[in-house]
Amino acid sequence: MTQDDGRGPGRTQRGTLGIGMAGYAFMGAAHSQAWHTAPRFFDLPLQPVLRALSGRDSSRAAEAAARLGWQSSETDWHRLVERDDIDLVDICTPGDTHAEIAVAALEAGKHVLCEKPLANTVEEAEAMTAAADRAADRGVLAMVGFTYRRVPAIALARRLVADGRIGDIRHVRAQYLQDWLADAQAPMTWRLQKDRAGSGALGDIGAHIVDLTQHLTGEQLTRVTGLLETFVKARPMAGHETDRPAGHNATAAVTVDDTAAFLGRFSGGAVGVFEATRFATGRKNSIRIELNGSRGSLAFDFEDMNVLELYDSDEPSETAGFRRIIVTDPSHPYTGHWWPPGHGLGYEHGFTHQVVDLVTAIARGEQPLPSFADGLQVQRVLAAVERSAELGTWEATDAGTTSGRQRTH
Ligand code: SOE
Repeated sequence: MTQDDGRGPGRTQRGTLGIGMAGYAFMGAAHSQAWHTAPRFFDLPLQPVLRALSGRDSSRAAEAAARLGWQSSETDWHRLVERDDIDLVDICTPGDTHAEIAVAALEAGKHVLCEKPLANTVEEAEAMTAAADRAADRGVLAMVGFTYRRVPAIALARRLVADGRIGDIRHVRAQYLQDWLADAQAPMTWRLQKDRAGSGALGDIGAHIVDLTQHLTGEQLTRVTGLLETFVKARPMAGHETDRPAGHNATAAVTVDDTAAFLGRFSGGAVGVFEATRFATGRKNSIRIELNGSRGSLAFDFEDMNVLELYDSDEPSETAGFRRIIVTDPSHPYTGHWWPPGHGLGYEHGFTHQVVDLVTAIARGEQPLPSFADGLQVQRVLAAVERSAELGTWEATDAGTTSGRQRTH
């Protein structure tokens, strides 16, 4: 951490954390707002300084840096790893570059925040976790960006489950429903190309519900069986994605799944039912999770993200029922730093909370969660679902076989 606060004279001299960010699209924008916002609403032990973002096109990277509030731009991510004024590399690029950037940054002594899913393959995730393990021995720390853990209602649910409020968990029901690809004419994107994204709905949004349900239950998925389907096999190339002018009816093959449906067994005995799709017409970004336990249930839907529903079996039958907890009270996780009760938070707040917890962990020299080992476990579940879909079998996830020191959960 450099000593100047990066914001000129007259400011309290306190530790700073120079940030370099690779990529500047949707996730780059969400991360940028989080780096700016976190120190304004939380008392951070280190002050993030947004040194540089990188992108291959120099003019577009420079425009993004100006728009998103970065001090400079680079056209090569290696510069983020090399610069002495950068202490942490934030990876917001497609999955095919996560491993090379993360390993290089960790080996150069830079902390790493890597967007989900951790990697495109288990092998890449294993190499990243091993690099994070080695780096941790030198006080260099890594986190994978499963931000929905930090939605206050989810954080409250985790607290209630850990306190035994719903007893032993028997059912885990999780759906991640989007519809932005339901139109067959929606153009080709890197998210539909296996070599860039690793998988389709399974890795992009299925990874979230795998991580969330393991986090909420404190259990790991040990065996899965499932299916994958690609409804639309080819899509029109957007104008900028082909060397021929738009209108030449250029199409490209979709090489990933459009939807994933799978069953899973959790290490503590719970049974899981999962669905991740971009064809749930009318559902824009609905993450629905319900846990049924021996003493009650919890239910959440991201489309109503400030609410957690609780069913308490101890409630007398006369007044029993799911009750809506409005998760905006100062007693709830994170919410006391924002608005008065009832005013609600949004999608971007999970990213801000992620920065708060990452910077705090770095200042304390503690492993931030979720760790790369958590990301590797998710990758193993995804790969097991893919094997199962191909072979029509139940597949083990090799849960719990991650070697080394990377804390999980
Ligand atoms: C997919 O459209 C997506 O952008 C995911 O990649 C993000 O992780 C999720 O937060 C929103 O939807």
